[in-house]
Amino acid sequence: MKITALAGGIGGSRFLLGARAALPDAEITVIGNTGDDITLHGLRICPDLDTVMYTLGGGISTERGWGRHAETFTVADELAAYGVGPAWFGLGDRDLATHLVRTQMLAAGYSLTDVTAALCQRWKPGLRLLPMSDDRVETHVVIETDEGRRAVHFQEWWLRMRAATPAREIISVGAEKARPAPGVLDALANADLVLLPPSNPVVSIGSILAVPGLRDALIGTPAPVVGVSPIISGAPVRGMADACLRAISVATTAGAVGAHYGGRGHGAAAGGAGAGAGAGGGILDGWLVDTADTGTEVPGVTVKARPLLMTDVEATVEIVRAALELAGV
Ligand code: FO1
Repeated sequence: MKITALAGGIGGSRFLLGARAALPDAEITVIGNTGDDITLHGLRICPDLDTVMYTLGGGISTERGWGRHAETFTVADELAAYGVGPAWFGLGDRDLATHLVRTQMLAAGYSLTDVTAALCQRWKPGLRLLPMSDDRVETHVVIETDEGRRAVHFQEWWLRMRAATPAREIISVGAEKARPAPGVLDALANADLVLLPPSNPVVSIGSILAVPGLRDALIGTPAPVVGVSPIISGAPVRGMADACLRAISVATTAGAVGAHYGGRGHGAAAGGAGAGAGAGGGILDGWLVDTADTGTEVPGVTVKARPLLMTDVEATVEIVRAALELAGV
């Protein structure tokens, strides 16, 4: 079975651990968000790609959910001693090696796809990890300040401001010129199942959908498309997705996020045989919500309620199985 999943960072990675465990023989392709990417100290950093790679490769810091296991921050401390920031982005010593290799390969002319494949040769995540695009797309956030409106990089808004300053607008800078990375459209067109893990619907899933061609590829795939709500009882399970949803005037509820993704209009999720592809204009056939949100309805989407907390891999395996059942595969 060929499964394609769109994924951001921590929530997406946890979900993928369950998908890989539930379907050890499946060919899983992950289309990873690169909108969080940032250049610091001359190094290109890809937080969501690295989080998927480290989590599935066994190198992740499980207490942080990002960065490396058994990490030290000696270089970061030395940079701080020189008064060189930003202090709000924790750069670990082991993690730095990943950024050095990536930056060196990009400078040598390799694409982000090639770099990601090379880094995954070490980590062996047990799935294919593709960047959404090899072109630079960065999420920036427009905020109001005393001096008027200005844009800050998503990471500064997320980490230094803790998303506490309201986002007037969230922009995928460069998206309009970006092309899907090699293999991305094919992975959506030829999947047996497309999954939307409980990643941030705006800055992770939304950023991926901002790449021209990707939304249409989801609308048009013959595979069933099933998503998992990242919102339970009106709150994000982790992170600050509510601050992102407010920026696009979407309520922080499982139903509102499901409606935001929209139904493909195939009605029953089973098979989603591409009949009237795009009839609903949205991208979902099925939507899993937590039992706390039982009764949620989304036009044109088959909604199913079941416990959604990914407390451990076994719990996540059950969620993946429920998604398979909802998809009718
Ligand atoms: N998240 C934090 O909360 N604090 C950090 O200092 C931090 C550093 C960091 C470094 C490398 C990396 O790959 C991820 C890092 N993250 C950090 C997570 C990152 O900001 C988020 O994973 C996403 O970009 C938002 O989902």
